[in-house]
Amino acid sequence: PFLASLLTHPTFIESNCWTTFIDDTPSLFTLVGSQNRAQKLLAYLGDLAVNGSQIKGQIGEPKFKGDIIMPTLKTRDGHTIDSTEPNKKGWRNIIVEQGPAAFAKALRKNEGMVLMDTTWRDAHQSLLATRVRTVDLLNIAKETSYAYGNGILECWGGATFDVAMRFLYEDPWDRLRKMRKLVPNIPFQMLLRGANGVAYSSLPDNAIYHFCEQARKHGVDIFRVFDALNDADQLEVGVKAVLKANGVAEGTLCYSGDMLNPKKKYNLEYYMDLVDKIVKMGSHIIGIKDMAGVLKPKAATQLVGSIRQKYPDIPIHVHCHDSAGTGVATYVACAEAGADAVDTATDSMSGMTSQPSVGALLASLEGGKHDPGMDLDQIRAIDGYWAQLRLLYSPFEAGLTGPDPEVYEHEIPGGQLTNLIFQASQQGLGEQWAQTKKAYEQANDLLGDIVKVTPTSKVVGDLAQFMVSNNLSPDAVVERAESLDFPSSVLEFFEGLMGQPYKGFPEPLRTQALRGRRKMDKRPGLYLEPMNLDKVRADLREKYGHASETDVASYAMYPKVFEDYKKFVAKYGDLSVLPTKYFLAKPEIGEEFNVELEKGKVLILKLLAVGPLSEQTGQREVFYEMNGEVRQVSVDDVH
Ligand code: 3PY
Ligand code: ZN
Repeated sequence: PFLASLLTHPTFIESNCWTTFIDDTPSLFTLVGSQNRAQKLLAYLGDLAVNGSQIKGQIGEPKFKGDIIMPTLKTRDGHTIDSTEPNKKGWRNIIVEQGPAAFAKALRKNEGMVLMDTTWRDAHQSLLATRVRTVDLLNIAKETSYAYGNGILECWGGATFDVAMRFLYEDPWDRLRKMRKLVPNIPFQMLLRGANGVAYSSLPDNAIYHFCEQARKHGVDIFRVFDALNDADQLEVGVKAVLKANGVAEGTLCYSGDMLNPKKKYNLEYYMDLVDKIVKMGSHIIGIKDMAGVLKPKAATQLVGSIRQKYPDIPIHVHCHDSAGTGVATYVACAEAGADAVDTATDSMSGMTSQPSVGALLASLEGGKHDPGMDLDQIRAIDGYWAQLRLLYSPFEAGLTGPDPEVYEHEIPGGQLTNLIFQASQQGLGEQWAQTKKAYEQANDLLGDIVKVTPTSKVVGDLAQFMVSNNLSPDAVVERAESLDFPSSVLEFFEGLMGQPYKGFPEPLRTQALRGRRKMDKRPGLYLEPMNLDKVRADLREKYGHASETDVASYAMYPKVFEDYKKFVAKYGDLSVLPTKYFLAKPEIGEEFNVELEKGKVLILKLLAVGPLSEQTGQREVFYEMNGEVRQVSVDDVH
């Protein structure tokens, strides 16, 4: 078909100049490009039909595979909102027109509570193993621009960056750009792990600056910056990089333990000291991150109240998980103590290890001076969409059945709690789960009762699993430290690659475990050589023929994951356009479906048959109808 289009193209017939013809006639290459893409897509669909889904963490098929019913939004006086174009009104206009400082000022001045919806990031990270795909965010984006028009959206960073490439075979930057286009009015917030960027240990400072510059350029407005050990030096790297990129900096303290209990390590004085540093760094907003959901209402009253009193002009933004079921009570306490913004998730993606439910909080604040003034009918209409999506992503559910107030003891962060329950349930839950929780507490004590959130929560989790699988008591770990093969995350933590813990490392455990490996006693960025980004760019260009600045940033953060992602795309193409139900499971024989490869280029597909196994090749032939023509792919049967 390429040759036929070429030879019959009028410009070709009239012209005898190859090069201008090629330059002036991109449609030809689009044709070849999309045929190539179609063939790669068929390779993926064929593989899925023969071998089932290979997506890591997927158990079984979606519970719901019907057509998603889209919501219709109405104004308060009953008029249907035309959402063919996104809403243009929202907080982001202040950031765009007047800058980050003006936004912070307006947020502080705002009468009601501002809600940040986390459905697009933390909620699915905490409930569905971060597996929600770009297409499902984009499909509800314009409607969301209306329903959450006076809110903030958390939609990027944290684990989504890594998981997008590693398990969903998507470019996280592409997601960001596309979301931005469809939601121009709502500030986008991302989660940045301070000097660790969105990775699991520290990067050279210049890579963090480069990353923030790209994130800002492609659509992030507000950066929640935390450090997993509340190490102010590590945190400052992130905050400074955000300020340089002209983003809104939300320097954040991670709340750990129980400051109401005088026996615990982290008390109000500790937190206030950290807040002073966060303010000094130039943060526009003070963030409080309760990653495990252990901030009790009374503690919230004291913490938020003390910050409010000391810093009357700086907005306070609180983030909780609802693991114990106390999230809404905590948020009400925060509102009364002077917080300006809190994080909720759409009802059907809320609760337990996720954020508290938006509907529950709206009901709790209704009619008072902190009422966020959202339109409940619109919020519910959006939730109708997510209720269906939750069932579509059911293969990634961890099987949580209720709140876990034991979180006050084990302090496992929301996302990790889901992961660990999932792993334990694969092994029959019961005894295994009780052991894991206990070992987590013991591992935390061995490491010196550290703040636990990515990446330090992984260190504690890895040590806990190491203890369970090797049947080690805490005493045995201490006694045999010099000969045990500790998990690499534990060694990295001991080296100082995640920063310095409050009150230092546990000794002699650290020295014995490291056995001569390096020890950093200041922030790692002071030891690491700057990353040679010019070389990264040049190498990627040589390898792939092209490398965008965001490719450079992805590679800098996750070199191996990026390269594996590129390999996958070379084989199967960009699958982000494939509807989720056909990404996760094969269609029925004869079921027709559409895939829009790019605007206006729609493939109409139908699975016709899966052939018998060939003894000689170990392959099966899969037959698809594509835009009326029968196409065939040979697939290795891996069973
Ligand atoms: C992350 O770092 O991904 C987190 O969500 C921490 O809470
Ligand atoms: Zn969180």
